[in-house]
Amino acid sequence: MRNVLLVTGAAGGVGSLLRPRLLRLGWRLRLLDVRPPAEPLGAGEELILASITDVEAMTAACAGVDAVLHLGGQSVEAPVEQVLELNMLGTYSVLEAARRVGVSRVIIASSNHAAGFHQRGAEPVPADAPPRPDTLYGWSKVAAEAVGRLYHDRFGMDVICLRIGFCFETPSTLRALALWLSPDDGARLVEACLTAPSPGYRIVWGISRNTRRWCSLAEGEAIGYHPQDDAEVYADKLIAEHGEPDFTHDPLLSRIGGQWCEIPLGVRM
Ligand code: 15L
Repeated sequence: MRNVLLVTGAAGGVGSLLRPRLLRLGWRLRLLDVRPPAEPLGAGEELILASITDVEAMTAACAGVDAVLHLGGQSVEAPVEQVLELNMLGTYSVLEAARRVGVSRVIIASSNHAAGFHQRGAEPVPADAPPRPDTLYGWSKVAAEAVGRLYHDRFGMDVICLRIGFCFETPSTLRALALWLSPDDGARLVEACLTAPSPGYRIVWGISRNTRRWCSLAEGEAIGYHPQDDAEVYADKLIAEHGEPDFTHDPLLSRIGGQWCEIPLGVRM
């Protein structure tokens, strides 16, 4: 039996996709969310109902775990107060709770929207490309990466931030042909983050080995993440529905954040 992993936001989309896969890899899961997950708990899972913004509750939840996978918070654009509370205060609270009880490894779900205004160029965009948030949500993910850096520099914690592309069962848009993270690769990525020896502070793209990708896999490979899936197997169907994508000239496809670069700020999606 492997060690215990605390998963925040366990009832959300990515949490639900990763749970069975992490269980199969042998992790015991302490699930945390403000609501129970739709899927019943399996063997090796326990549930804590709490908010990530409650640092005392988070400290209790972190006691006895080996690492934290922080998926919780606001997952799309929303009013600024909500983004500040759930993502900025929430990520601080998770890191502070982990530090208090000596949990030395935290994996943070950042997002492609922390770097959404980067444009496709000749070279793949590195995982630690400077922040260029496309929304208030993206800004909160930049802040999450920064507070992760703070906890690494101050306390020596291993903190890995995942700039996740599009993590759903299948890619459903042309943009996702470049940015899809298959659920199986998502689990491979988390496994690599959990088992890499002394990773320190890292930022890694959370994408699959997509033929049309233009974000770098090198940083992930450096910690042992070797994705196996490719959104290309869905390309014919998506192109038949939406037409041939132009990742070089189409303004909605040539920036990482896609249409998120143009949506109104602070408006719930
Ligand atoms: C994200 O960061 C969101 O959490 C997710 O819901 C997707 O919409 C994804 O980005 C995206 O870029 O499409």
